[in-house]
Amino acid sequence: MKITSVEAIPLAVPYRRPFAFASGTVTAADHVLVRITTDDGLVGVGEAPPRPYTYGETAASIVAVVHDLFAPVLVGADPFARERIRAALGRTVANNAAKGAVDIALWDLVGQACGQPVHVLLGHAADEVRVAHMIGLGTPGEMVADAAEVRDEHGVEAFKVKVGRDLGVDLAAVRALRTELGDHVELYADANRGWDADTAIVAARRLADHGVTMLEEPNDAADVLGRRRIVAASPIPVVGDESTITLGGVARSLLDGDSEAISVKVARTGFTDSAKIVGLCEGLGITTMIGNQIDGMLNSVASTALGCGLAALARHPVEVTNFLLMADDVLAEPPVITDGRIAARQAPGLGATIDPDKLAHYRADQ
Ligand code: MUC
Ligand code: MG
Repeated sequence: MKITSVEAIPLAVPYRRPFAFASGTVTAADHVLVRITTDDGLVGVGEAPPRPYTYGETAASIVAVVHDLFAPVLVGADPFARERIRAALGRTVANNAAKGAVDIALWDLVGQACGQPVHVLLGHAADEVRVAHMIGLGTPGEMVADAAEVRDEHGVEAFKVKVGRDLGVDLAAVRALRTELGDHVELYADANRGWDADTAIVAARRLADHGVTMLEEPNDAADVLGRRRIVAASPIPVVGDESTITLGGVARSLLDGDSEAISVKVARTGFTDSAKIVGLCEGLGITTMIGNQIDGMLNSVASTALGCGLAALARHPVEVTNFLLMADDVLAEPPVITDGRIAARQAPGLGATIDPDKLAHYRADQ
């Protein structure tokens, strides 16, 4: 099997409402659909969400790097040779979401060629996983309403709450969420580097008092000694996300004592490097969990496959609800979350069919 064409199609899908966090706000899904076709007619797909505040990529840069640098490597290659392709793409530094989308599309192709779903190829740890919902910044009332809607409509009982602004406002939101959701609900927090070390240390103690179980990216990890002071003082584990975006970056963060658990995102490390990160962490006794890159439906399907594929990830709720904020998307069948769980698709590959009419409607390049 040989790859015959690689497309990078920019999309523009409206959101029902914006999603805000300490390092940015997303108001529309300007994601890039990567579509790889082979000589036997298979089509694999992956999704690259541009996140300039994390990876420095834009939709235009993702389209350019896929067309100009990755397509010449991919066309003529065998999709099964994912390690060789990984090494060749690795000659271009960074461009994490562009590389992630290509890797997702390659696994989609391999699964289709083998007649097996991706979660089965990865190891088939589970058929379904628990879901976590990420609550964006807002007033305490808005954040409670968001959490209650997802709990009531989808049965979700695990929530990642965005923090990282004025600590009084953040704590008011967390208090309100705990009151509304009850003590049995899992709450963890993500500051997206919004605090300095001293604020983060106070915050970690106060959040722990409200039963918050983990704190993601409390400060900028480039503040090296500040981050280590937080890790030493925090009663809850500090989770690496945007400071741990590559296999080597995860290793360095753990060795330096910057993180005690790792958020794994299929959007930036695909299946191949996500599995390597999970293996590294598993051997070290470090918890990994699936985070959300404010993914659309396609990468939510991919995240579910990853979570159901690997046992270490299947143990923790998977963040897959952000697509609910989008007014629509290009998948023919949206993901379904019921009783707080999401099931892996049973069709070969990702089992994600692109609706041609929706693609024509939402593509931003025609
Ligand atoms: C997260 O966990 O930080 C927000 C920005 C981004 O790149 O990812 C999200 C979610
Ligand atoms: Mg995060």
